[in-house]
Amino acid sequence: MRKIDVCLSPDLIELYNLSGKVVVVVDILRATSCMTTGIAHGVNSIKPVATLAECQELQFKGYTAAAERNGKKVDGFDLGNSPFDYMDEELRGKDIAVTTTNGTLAITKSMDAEQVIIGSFLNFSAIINYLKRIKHDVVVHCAGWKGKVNMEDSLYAGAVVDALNGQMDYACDAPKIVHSLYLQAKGNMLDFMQNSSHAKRLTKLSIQRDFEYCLKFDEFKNIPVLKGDHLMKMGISDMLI
Ligand code: 3SL
Repeated sequence: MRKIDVCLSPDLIELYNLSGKVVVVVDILRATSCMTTGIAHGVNSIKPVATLAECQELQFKGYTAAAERNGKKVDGFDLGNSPFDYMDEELRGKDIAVTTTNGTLAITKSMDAEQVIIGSFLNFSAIINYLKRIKHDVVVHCAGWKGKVNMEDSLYAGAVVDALNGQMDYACDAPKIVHSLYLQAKGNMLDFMQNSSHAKRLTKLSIQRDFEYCLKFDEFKNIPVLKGDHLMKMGISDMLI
């Protein structure tokens, strides 16, 4: 039987062998929710980079550049990290370079995988349907917050484990832990999330509408997939089926 594993923080990813595996990177609040939204709204590609300097360099080369640190847009960049920024019609067909505190770091640290895909609640069923069809082992890589574990990404990982229950063996205890957490939270996800440290951080920044948006299920059917070092909309030829 195939295996599913969960990495709760990018600081732990070195402990995982990603070779031959499909990695689902998740940063519910808000990086991977932004990426899913942007690609669904016609952005051509998104290049995740770890540092502000790399992102600025790409801005000089003609990319639209998005940068966030500590929840705030960084001065001098075109976009911040709100999913609503990524709905702008003007971005259709554009190439975006993006750096965020945790999400883009998790992506850049997943590059050894057979395939890296971008998960969020917004494309939850699309991700699950894809994972059910492929033959590969799966790792859900949670972006967390500055190396620490967070609630929203762990709950997402638990929801994925739950949806694939019975079809995959657990590679270690992490999938069991997030599954139990998810089963506990299932009936009142909003309360669980609202009490999370990052939700509180975002509330202080008055971005409650981003929070509510990122918790919506199945708004989109697309899956952003890493092709080389750019995220693009997954096409049939990208599917490992
Ligand atoms: O850390 C990240 O990647 C961001 O998603 C954090 S924030 O939601 O923009 O604060």
